[in-house]
Amino acid sequence: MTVPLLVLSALFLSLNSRVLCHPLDPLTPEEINRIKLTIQKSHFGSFSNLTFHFVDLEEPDKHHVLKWLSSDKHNGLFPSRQARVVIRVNGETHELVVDLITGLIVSDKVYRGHGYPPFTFNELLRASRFPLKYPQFQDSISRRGLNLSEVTCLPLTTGWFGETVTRRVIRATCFYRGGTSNIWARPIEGISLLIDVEAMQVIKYVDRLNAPLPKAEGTDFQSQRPNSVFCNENNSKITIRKHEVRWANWEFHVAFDARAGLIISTASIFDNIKNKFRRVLYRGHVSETFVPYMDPTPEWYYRTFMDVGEFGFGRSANTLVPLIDCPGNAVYMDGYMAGADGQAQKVPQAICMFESYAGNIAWRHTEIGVPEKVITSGEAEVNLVVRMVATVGNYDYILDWEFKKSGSIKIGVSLSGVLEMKATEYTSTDQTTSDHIYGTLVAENSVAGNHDHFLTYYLDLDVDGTDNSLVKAKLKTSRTQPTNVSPRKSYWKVVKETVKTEGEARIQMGLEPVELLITNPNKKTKIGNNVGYRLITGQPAISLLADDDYPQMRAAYTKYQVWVTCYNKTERWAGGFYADRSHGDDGLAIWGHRNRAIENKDLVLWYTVGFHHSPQQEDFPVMPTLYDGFELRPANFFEKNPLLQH
Ligand SMILES: *[C@@H]1O[C@H](CO)[C@@H](O)[C@H](O)[C@H]1NC(C)=O
Ligand SMILES: *[C@@H]1O[C@H](CO)[C@@H](O)[C@H](O)[C@H]1NC(C)=O
Ligand SMILES: *[C@@H]1O[C@H](CO)[C@@H](O)[C@H](O)[C@H]1NC(C)=O
Ligand SMILES: *[C@@H]1O[C@H](CO)[C@@H](O)[C@H](O)[C@H]1NC(C)=O
Ligand SMILES: [Cu+2]
Repeated sequence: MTVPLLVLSALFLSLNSRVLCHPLDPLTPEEINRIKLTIQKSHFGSFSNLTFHFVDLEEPDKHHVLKWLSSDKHNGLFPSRQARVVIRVNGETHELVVDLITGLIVSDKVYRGHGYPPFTFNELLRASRFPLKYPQFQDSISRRGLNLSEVTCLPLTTGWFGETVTRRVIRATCFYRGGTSNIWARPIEGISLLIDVEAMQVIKYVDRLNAPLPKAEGTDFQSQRPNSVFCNENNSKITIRKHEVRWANWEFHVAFDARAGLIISTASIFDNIKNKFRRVLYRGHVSETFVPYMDPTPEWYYRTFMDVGEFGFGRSANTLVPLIDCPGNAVYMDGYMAGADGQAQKVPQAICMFESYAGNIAWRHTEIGVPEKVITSGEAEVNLVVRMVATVGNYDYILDWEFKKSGSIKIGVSLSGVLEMKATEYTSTDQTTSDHIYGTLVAENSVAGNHDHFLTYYLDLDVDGTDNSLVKAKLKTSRTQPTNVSPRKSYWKVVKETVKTEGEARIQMGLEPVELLITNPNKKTKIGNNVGYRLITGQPAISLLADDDYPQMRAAYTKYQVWVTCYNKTERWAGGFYADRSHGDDGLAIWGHRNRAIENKDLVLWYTVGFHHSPQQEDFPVMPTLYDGFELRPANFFEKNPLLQH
């Protein structure tokens, strides 16, 4: 398609007055609205079916960002500011780059590959209301003796199973409220509607079976008032300038966008001995999630969600509630994103930051070896937590980045919310086997299905500089020949191997004792150790699906917990950018197979936090939080324990 690319908008002439703090600042609401106007004033504006699916900062080149940050940044404007925009118009997907300084659409490409951009909130809302007006569905409901006004339908993405894809569709699944707010507990089993979200048409309607409706009693979870165990003073020790945060020895940038949600950038830690900030993490965020259910039956097989790419974690972000989501000393940051019409929408209090004192000890020692004295010294651990919460349908993901004065960054995920449940005729486990029900009977007539959660993190580490290496420090048992000076027969030693290529950097944890380090081969401590950061992993969990199963082809990267690839700013979304109905021909598994050299290069570490979730009765009607995470911990980065550097 040839189009006049340059569309000048007079609105941009006033832009010289823009004040920018940091080149990675998220788009402001004013910028989002200007992008909308620019596109509406172009030839795209004549289409009634123009919808905005992705509007985000076009990431500037890293070396420009670093150069600007290291100069006297407060006296200059970053020279470029562009947005990447994906729209649907007239049945096509367009990828645009809008220059925010000149007000021009500088690039317009039609995307013709597999997969579709994320759904807009409007599409999901319309599709979920649509069944209620659909005569066949109305018949199915009245045949079951149910009241249509008590039915809620929810839109689920449908994945890809080898079929030719020509339309953007969702599957509506419906639930009966009838006295409960826990709609997920009362599925109306057997009805499935496949809906074209653009034409708003039912493509396929099936009413296959009629399991009893689980009862409403005992399903509610609305609780007590929040019990405040938190202190209520806010915290003046956190300094926030727009998106730049300073706390203790840390300095970093916090951003919000519709897709990734919370993004941490340019995190550096102050080194008292070197008397300067040293770089640790250039950018980090959740890149994709993969949540496959283990029920192959017709109403359930397609439930293989990739929430970040299909919906967006930022789009699913909640306004955080003080004293439930964040303690009383928290400070908050709002988030902005574009709606389906391109207009800026605000998510108030999308991110919170607070000092956390969990009663832990940062370090301690009692010395009794000094004559006539007992010396005890130590320090309480106080960390800074940056948090957001995404609710994607039934599930709630609590995403934490915890910065420690020791130099560690602990990244955690807590799962909560309501399980996806299936109605069944069974009222007791004695009547069935787990083979039949693909999950656990958690209440009478309710099966909570087995499933996984994989959250893959993008971690562009720049440990004390841009060029880094991946080092495997293997712990190997060594046998000795017992002699008359040592009766020992064995010990372990550390054997370090620098990983040369992307292919060797795909790692399944737990198979052998190994510590993974991202080192800077160009920097050594005074006594000669390579400067580095160590990845301390959580539970080893990789996908157990067959490699040739369709959902696994789309999320092939979940077969390894760790990947390391060369930095390439367009390679950010582990499941591919167009995740809805993707075929697995873009994404981390494809990039990693290029097998580029990764020694002393700008590297990106990808780590997957995985949960195999076989539900238990306590997960009903709402699930107590389940935690896993990982830590990036300095390894010969400092000359000594940085907690003693003051
Ligand atoms: C989009 O809207 C235009 C007019 O605004 C119409 O001509 C066209 O058929 C529509 N395309 C689709 C795929 O609905
Ligand atoms: C259906 O629900 C509505 C609203 O709750 C109520 O007014 C109506 O009486 C119900 N109808 C039946 C048949 O239960
Ligand atoms: C702390 O609280 C005071 C008074 O409520 C408020 O004015 C101030 O902005 C708060 N500080 C931060 C960092 O939120
Ligand atoms: C960067 O990534 C894109 C998308 O995967 C790819 O097309 C391009 O070749 C990559 N560039 C380099 C230098 O590897
Ligand atoms: Cu789960």
